[in-house]
Amino acid sequence: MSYNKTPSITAETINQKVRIFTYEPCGEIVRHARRLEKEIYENPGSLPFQEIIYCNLGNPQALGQRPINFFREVLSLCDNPSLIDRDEARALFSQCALKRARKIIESLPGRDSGCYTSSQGVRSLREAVADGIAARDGFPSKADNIFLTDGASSAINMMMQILIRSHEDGILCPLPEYPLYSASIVLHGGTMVPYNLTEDSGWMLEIFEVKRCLEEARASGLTIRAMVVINPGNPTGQVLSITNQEEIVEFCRKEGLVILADEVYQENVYTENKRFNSFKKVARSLGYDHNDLSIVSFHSVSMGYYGECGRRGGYMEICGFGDDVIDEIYKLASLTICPNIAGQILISLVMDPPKLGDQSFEVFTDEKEEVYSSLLKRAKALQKAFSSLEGVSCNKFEGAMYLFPRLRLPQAAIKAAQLDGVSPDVFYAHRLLGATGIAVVPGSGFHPVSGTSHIRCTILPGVEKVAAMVPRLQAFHEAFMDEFRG
Ligand code: DCS
Repeated sequence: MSYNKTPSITAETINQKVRIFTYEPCGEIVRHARRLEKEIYENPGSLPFQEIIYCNLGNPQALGQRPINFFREVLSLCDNPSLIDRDEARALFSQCALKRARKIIESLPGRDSGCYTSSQGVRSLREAVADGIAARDGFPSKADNIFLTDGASSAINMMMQILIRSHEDGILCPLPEYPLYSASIVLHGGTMVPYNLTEDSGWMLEIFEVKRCLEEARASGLTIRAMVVINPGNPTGQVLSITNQEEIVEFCRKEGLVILADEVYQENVYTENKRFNSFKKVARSLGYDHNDLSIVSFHSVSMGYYGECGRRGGYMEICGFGDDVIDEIYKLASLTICPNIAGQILISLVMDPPKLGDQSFEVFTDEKEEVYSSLLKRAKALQKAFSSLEGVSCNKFEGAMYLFPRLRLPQAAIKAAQLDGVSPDVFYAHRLLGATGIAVVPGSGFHPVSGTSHIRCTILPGVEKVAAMVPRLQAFHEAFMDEFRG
């Protein structure tokens, strides 16, 4: 008897949708960085730098940001409930953390943080999230409409799974985009319908451009289900004006599109003259309720002043869907049984932090302010550094956690990139990494208008790291330009 020994599973025979998408923030640049890290470990002193500075991800704590004490106090008490009633606990933990942890533990099944919970998330934690949303927006929010999730990523994937029926279903997405969107749309078998943000006007979202894309897509036979808006923007860092948001709300209402509002950077707004407004608040302020418009808002514990990205916490608030749809979303969520508990607890704390009058309030506020003022300092230093480079212009930084400078490279550099079989931004980013140890994401990973080159660099490295990065960046760029000036 003979049988075929060649493995039947190869990269050619797996689901080809997995092979099509790219996710550059964790892509080739990271593989390159890991190779260099190994080299530093095996042959110390062989490279002109001693460490890699990972500016490819918005990963605050990996780059030195300290977690907020109150959040960690509550988490540790929830994981060790027997500590709560011990005498030492009163010396080690704040009264509010003890009180909050006690309340949370009471609401957990079996009063333990190691249990499965409701697939939608623990009810009392969802109530805390809903109350936080209501306090933020000035409009009611219901725990029944909240799903707690393992970060915003899993919520976004879930909504794509719900909305996309076939490749004839299109989802409007901004370009440049956060590449989870194109990846998720491909994986779920839909069609991404891109609309361009306008770089020259500070990455504004122009509604006539969205309309043009919608009409073109409809004319080609697609059914457009939803419009993704990322506000504040990643990688583009802009904060939408309220008038712009009103236009988007009117547009989506008229066209019958769900707004998929990616609001994960809602607590990362740095400009004096703009503030974050949720799409739900804008819609309700215009007088539209759940019968007029469907909105799904995504939020996360990964960003803001908390930066607890490894905890994988988040929520989505679903407005304007019938109970029958909510039931199906619940069923989908139940396939992973439940979101992780630390993430559930954290998102409840993010939406219901210590208040004025609470014992922890002052320390909490100081910690939060320290993160913001330091972030702003680092953003300004990096923005100034990028802007000072020949042929580089840096976007105005209003929100989120990244700079997205545009590169205008010499023809000879573009040719050299071509010879290497890569785009100019990829060529530049790998050269930068090889010379300085600074890992940034080539802008093409976010699919900007073709023919333009950018890099995305997070503002998160600590103050001293930024101070060390700036001269290295400048020296590298000068040498690069000299080499290719011709
Ligand atoms: N939406 C946007 C716009 C994001 O930037 C991210 C993460 C997510 C959703 C998903 O976040 P969580 O799943 O952690 O909640 N952005 C990554 C990035 O671009 N760099 O680092 C994180």
